[in-house]
Amino acid sequence: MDADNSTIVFRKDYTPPPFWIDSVDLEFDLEPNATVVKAHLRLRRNDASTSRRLTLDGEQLELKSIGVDGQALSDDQYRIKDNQLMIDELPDQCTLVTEVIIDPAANHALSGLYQSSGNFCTQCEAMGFRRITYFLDRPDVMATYRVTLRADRQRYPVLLSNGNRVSASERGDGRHEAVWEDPHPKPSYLFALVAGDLKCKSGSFVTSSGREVALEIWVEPQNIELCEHALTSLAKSMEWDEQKFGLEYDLDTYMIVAVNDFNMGAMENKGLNIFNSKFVLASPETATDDDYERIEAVIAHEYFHNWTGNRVTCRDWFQLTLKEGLTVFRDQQFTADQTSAAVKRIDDVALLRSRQFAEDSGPMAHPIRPESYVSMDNFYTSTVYNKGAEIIRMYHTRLGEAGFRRGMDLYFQRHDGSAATCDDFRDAMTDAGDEDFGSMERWYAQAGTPDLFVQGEHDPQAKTYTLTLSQSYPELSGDIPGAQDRVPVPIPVAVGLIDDDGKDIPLTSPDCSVSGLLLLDQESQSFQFTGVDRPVVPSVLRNFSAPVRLHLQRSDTELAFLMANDNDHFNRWDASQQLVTRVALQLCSQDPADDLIATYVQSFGAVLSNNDLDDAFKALMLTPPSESVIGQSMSVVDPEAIHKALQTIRYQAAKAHKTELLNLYRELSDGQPYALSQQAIRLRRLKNVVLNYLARLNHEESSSMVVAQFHQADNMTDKQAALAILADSDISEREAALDAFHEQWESDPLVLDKWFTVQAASTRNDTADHVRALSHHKDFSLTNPNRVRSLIGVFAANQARFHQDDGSGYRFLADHVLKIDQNNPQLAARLVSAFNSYRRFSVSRQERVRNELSRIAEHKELSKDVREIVERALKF
Ligand code: B3K
Ligand code: ZN
Repeated sequence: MDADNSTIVFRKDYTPPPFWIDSVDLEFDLEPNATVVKAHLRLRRNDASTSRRLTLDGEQLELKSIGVDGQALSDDQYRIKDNQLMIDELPDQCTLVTEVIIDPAANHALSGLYQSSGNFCTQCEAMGFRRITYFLDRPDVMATYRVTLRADRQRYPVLLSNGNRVSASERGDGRHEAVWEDPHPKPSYLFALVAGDLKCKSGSFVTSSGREVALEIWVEPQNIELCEHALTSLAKSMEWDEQKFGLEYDLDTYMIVAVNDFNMGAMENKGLNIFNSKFVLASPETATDDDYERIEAVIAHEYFHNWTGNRVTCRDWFQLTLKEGLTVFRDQQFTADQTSAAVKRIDDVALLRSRQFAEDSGPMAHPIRPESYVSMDNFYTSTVYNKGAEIIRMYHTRLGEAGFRRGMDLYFQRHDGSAATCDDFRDAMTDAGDEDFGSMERWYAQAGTPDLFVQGEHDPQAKTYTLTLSQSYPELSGDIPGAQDRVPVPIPVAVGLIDDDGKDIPLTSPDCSVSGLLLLDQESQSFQFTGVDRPVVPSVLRNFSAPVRLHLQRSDTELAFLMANDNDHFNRWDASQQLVTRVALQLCSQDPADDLIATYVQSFGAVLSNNDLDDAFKALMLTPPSESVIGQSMSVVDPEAIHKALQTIRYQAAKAHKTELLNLYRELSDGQPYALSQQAIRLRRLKNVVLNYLARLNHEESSSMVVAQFHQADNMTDKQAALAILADSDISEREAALDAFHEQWESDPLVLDKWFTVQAASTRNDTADHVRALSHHKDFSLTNPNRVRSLIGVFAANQARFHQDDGSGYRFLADHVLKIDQNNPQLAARLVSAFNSYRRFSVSRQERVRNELSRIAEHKELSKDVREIVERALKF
């Protein structure tokens, strides 16, 4: 247990460090159980007024020696307490040398230096570097690094670190050595090393100024054939950043290493990204289209960090969204350019609504720039990342492409090579153009999702149409920082007015500077459009122009009209989601829903037969929101009722359009050879949605189509889609298919994760029992985060089955949280967060969750990561 188990760190307490560290020289003698790390830190006092006392961070380090400027320190010249090393008096400039021993093989937290599949690797963000050596482990301390790695040549033939390799030599005793230098000053969280038996897939990229960069993807030897897509994605990302933002890569080599045991997706260490192998390895047989898209997006994201994160980093961890929100926005734009902007936007908003909106109304609600934390790792959240990206998008929406680019250019001009704040970013956006973004500060400071209320009124005589907009925040219970005294935020609201023919009428309004873009920055404002000579239906918050909940009274017919006609793809899709949610809620309330179902089923049919829609968009239009998103619209979530309602809706839609669905499925599966083109991907997306509907019919014909697709698929997209349907069904071939899949992919961990996932996501009544049995399966492991997330994480997100009445799902999760926390607090904290929505369920369910939360909280050896989440949940 950490000594500082409940220390709260506050944003308001930021002070600059008393010393800077200009350069770091690190020597590693790598051994699994006893790695020796010798660090030479070149220190410089910050300014004459600051203290001469230096306090360095260090965790789980065994100090062997310490000296300043060649003189060993005596025991009374330094102290070690509570994960800190203190030296009272230091000269203005000096070199501090420490030697520590660490135990990478025993490091199951996967933070600091650890082993994965026998290879050494590191993860230092946010605070892993202090588990490697004593240091000022904070992002505003930026140093150049020289790193010497020594290890057994046979077991660890490849030795990598940040920057450029400047020498390599034999040591004679079976060991070898490599020296790396990174010329770019960087914070410690971007440090990385890798040592192991790896093979390299290499390529190259010539930058716009003509420099050749070597691209290297390092993987375990058996995976060398699976790197093509990663390599192509990297080159695409480099080209895109040059074209879109004029940003070039700045070292001669860019390395990506894939490791199997990793707490999150990937890490942007300077010149040496370390990735969860899930976001590198792909072949059509093993990876789905979604996997391919995610790999490209994560590679892009980490690459984009080279400028937004690495060259300009964060002054302190409260500024995390400065790099994460901005980089997510950049990767979203990149993916939109590679795929379809409309579909990408819908995918992103669906994710925001399901994760971030839920977070923003629960115990972990926090502003995108949090005010305090106990464990910083708990704040790598959907709020910081996805809502953060929405805030950046609002600058982009208001400034336009060119204006946003001017702001970015100014931001880099001012802050390149330094550690900046969110205020710096906002100032650059203001100073580069003529919009004042001062009030955007509120988006950084306030927690919760604003409600946006809209009313429209047409005056046929005056030919005006008036939109009245108002905003407020929903109350948040508990003592949530950033949720008190909230004031109106600036909300850009993109609108259109659609006439009876489904056409947008031209907009004339003295109230908006950009046509169709209103800015609501007070509690309530009215905007008038002139020359509106016919009845119109308003389309509001187009392309989801702000991260708010829109409230606008609509009739069922109006929703059906928008679903068929809105020229804004996002709103067209959103109308379909609203309509189907309305049906589901009606079914849940047990009021007669026949008319409403009929309206939906008819609109569904119109989408199905519309040949002007692209296949991927059509697939989205036909897919209802997830059960948990529907739950967000209920005052008390009823998991079983929601599940049944969605089943009814799907069944009714499938029954009514059986022939069209069958024809469409046949047409879409008509013998085209597998291709990874956008067109083929869109087709598969639609085909598998259609198959899913057909399976609802429970006919022999449709069941055998699912089974046939499972057996005949030549790619994982179609195979996994069929397997997921089977796993969720009573089709008699279910078991055999699951067994066959297991047998075929037993030795491929990433594919085997899918086998666990489809079973944990099944909504069958016996899922909880299956999941429990799977947790004892020989292939299940508590130490591999991907495997844990595939089974336990997916089950905890399965609303219908996790919230089973008897509370057994809750007990199962709590038991695993406690077990996992002993090794990997970050992973345990992620899992326990599944309880965060508990206040939205029935009183009896709340009671059961509270019991489990209390049981966890009483545990003596609890990590600060889990404790922070659990205590906030209990207080909420
Ligand atoms: N910056 C890392 C996340 C680190 C998480 C530390 N708990 C990956 C990313 O956002 O690109
Ligand atoms: Zn990131």
